[in-house]
Amino acid sequence: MNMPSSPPSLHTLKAVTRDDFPQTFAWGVATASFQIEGAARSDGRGPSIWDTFCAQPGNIADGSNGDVACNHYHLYQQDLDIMQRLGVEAYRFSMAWPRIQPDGVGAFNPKGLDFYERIIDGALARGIKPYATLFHWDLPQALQDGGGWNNRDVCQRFADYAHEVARRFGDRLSAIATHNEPWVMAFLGHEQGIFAPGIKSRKIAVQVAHHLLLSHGMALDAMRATGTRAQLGIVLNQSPIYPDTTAEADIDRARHDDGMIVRWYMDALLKGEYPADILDDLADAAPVVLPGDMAVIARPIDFIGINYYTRQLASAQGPYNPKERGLPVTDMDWEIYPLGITELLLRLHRDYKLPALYITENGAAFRDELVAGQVDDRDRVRYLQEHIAAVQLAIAQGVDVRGYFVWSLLDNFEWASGYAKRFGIVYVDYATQTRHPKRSAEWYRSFLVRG
Ligand code: IFM
Repeated sequence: MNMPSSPPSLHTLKAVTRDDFPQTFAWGVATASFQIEGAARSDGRGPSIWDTFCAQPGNIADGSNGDVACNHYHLYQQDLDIMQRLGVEAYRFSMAWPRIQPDGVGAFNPKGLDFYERIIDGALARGIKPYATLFHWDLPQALQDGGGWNNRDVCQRFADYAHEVARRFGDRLSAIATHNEPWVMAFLGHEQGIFAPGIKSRKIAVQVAHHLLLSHGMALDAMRATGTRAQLGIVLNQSPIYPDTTAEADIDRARHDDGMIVRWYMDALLKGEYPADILDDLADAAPVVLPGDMAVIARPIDFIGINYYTRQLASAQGPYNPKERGLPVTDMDWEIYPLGITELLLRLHRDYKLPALYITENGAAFRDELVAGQVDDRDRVRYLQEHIAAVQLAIAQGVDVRGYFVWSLLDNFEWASGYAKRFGIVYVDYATQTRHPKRSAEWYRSFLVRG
């Protein structure tokens, strides 16, 4: 088994311009349905597990929910206009399954499909390529009532939904990702219980992890059958994970965490197997895998999206707080560690036969304040500059990265943290729903201007 190699030093990072990237490189911004759309009960949308989770007191730090969010469902034209003005060329968004198929099975909702048609056509009309994600965690509640992702039948439901999306939009979408961060869905949602559906069982989480991957493979088959020319792939949260110290126990912890987060997904998707050491670690919690499942999971894939925010240091003592160690952090208390993106990409390039890669999310929450209509988020500008430079460093060493998407276009509903954490390059004044491009948005615009 290969572990990440040791980090290059920081001074290897130099400022870059877009000319340092391939001509065809896709520069974009990303969002997700539940985090921005609002209109939770409009035009036939069914309830999702996140509506249910938000309604349970104590689950969301500020007691908020996705009922209104950024009201993007009604303000999408304005948001697309902002993207166009910034010179963004690609828009990664997700579709809310319960908007398209309210119960996750049976009839599709024409009004839900029409909304995404307006997004896709609106983006294309502005010269922006649409990159869709089918599942960014908002499972129809009706499916959860039948066992959710722990129930293998949901994989077929997902494939049917994927088929409909590809049939309807596959001629116009540049790319379709099946899942966003299946590790988060499986483990924060079903082991730690801090995300919807709020279950706390390692065994269920691992089975869910398997079913999410299986549903990915089944959805690829279903979408390919439509003849779509969209690139098909999946989006994973990935970090380089290092032992905190040279102690044997920390080294073993790093092996395990890397196995659960990086190798579990990459080995399954690209080699058709789960890592043997992790199956051993899981023992009784190992998933039920039926004959043929791994071949479905490992169907040829056009791209893998990487969501990168920080590195992880693994300690047998449990999680550590980077701020307490004096490391630079964002408002999420995540360490700011740009070279982690280079390290991760080089390690994946070394260990796997990769398809095209995209950085499908990268960004930071800071305590932004709106002062006289301006947000001076210099920290975010620096974060983006350094991480983009770190991506370029990997490309220069041979990694095939085709695009970069800032998380996020807008401040939005940051899951269990509610609206207090602001990731946007555009500030959202939730009281008035006005948008204020931050200094980082203007920086991104100037970075993207050609010649
Ligand atoms: O907001 C999330 C997003 O939904 C998935 N990736 C990480 C982001 C920041 O936490």
